[in-house]
Amino acid sequence: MERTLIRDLKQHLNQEVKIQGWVQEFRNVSKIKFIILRDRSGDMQTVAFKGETPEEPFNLANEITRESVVEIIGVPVESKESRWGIEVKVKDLKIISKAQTPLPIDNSDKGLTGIEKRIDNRFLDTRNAKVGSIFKVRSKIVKIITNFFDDQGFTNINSPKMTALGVESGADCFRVDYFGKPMFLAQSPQVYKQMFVIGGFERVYEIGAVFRAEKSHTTRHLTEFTGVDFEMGFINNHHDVMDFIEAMFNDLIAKLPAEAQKELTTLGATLPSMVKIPRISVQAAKDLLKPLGKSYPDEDDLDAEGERMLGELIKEKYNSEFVFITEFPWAIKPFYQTKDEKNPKVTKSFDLLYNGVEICSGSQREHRYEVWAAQATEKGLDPELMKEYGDLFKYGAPLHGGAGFGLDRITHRLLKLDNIREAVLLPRDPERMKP
Ligand code: AMO
Repeated sequence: MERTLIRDLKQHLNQEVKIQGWVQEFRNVSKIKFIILRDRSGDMQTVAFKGETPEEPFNLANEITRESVVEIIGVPVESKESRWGIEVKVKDLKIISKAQTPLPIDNSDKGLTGIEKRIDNRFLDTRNAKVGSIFKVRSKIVKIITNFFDDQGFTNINSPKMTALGVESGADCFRVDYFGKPMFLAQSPQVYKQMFVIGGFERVYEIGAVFRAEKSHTTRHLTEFTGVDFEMGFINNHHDVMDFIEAMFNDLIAKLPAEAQKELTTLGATLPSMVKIPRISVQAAKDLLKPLGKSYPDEDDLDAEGERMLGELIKEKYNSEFVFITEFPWAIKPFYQTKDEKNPKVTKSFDLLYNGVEICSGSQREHRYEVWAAQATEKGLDPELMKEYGDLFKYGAPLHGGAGFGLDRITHRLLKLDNIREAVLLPRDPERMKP
């Protein structure tokens, strides 16, 4: 007999079916036994009656433990008492894999176990409907974004994650011993995405691992995260990149409810409504924050508290949960960004804040070799040591720009989770190396 998924049981009323899954709950009373079974599509009450269910499976039900994998042959029938409106009358029961007791974590909706222990036992944790829903939503976010890139003429690339170049200022690299030679874990695909715009694809994107050797202990930093990086050629300036991001987010928010309706309901998540994302310069943002007692030197970035306060101000002023902050000081941005010709103290750059947390940053890139080399030198880098990068600009490079998102941060913010670790199956931070 073929396996029937729990969500399809209503189509098989009064017919014998085979269902398989994990035991979510069970109740053994002397004459009646209830097992709530869960598979990837949902959960369902099954019931065995003394005298009606054959003796062997009826007695076997006494041996069941929570989270065991079992197979049930039974008949779905209508039931007023069941919260599903139906229940499955058990005819036969097989224990495929018996779970040991006690379970190392509480994965019921009571949520009695803290996040660290849950991550230690993530494979049990993700069986909880709420936890599982986070990752199903995340998976749909990837699907929608991927389709959007594809529709807009982007080519998906996979760039090396072991590299000899680290170009992101302010983010340290992990060293790898590569047969006795030093290499780094990629701190972004920056060079490679530019390489293949210039390599003729014009538009590329990559969704992949990014590594940062930052000893940050916050609810939004990890040492390994999933970057959604893209790069586009033949732009006029960084505003074209922001226009693209705005369209991409509108598309995501429009399509996600239909793609993940059940999961969003399980999580009680409400998505933002969004049309136009306001754009304000860092200087203007600092001016807005000043009356609130936050002041910054000209060449400083906003701190986390300033970003949060700005998020609230923007919501009040523009009724938007998103804001682009633009024109960052050259002093705090990577050397590869294009300086503003009118004010070379700032670059053609932006960050996207979502409810007061940075989820994306991007810019126009310097595509003129001499200017690129001069900017590297100005930042104390030796262009000769980055020959593979510099060569890109010697043989025909269009004006180009792009941005990088943290997929974990998008999920974290969109679902309003307490901690970025809730949005990552197996997070890595300065303390966590397992599982
Ligand atoms: P940046 O360093 O700002 O830019 O990173 C881009 C985005 O990645 C996410 N992010 C992180 N997420 C979790 N943990 C971290 N430690 C972490 N660090 C960054 C954030 C951030 O906005 N090459 C540029 C992008 C570009 O210009 O195209 C870059 O890497 O969401």
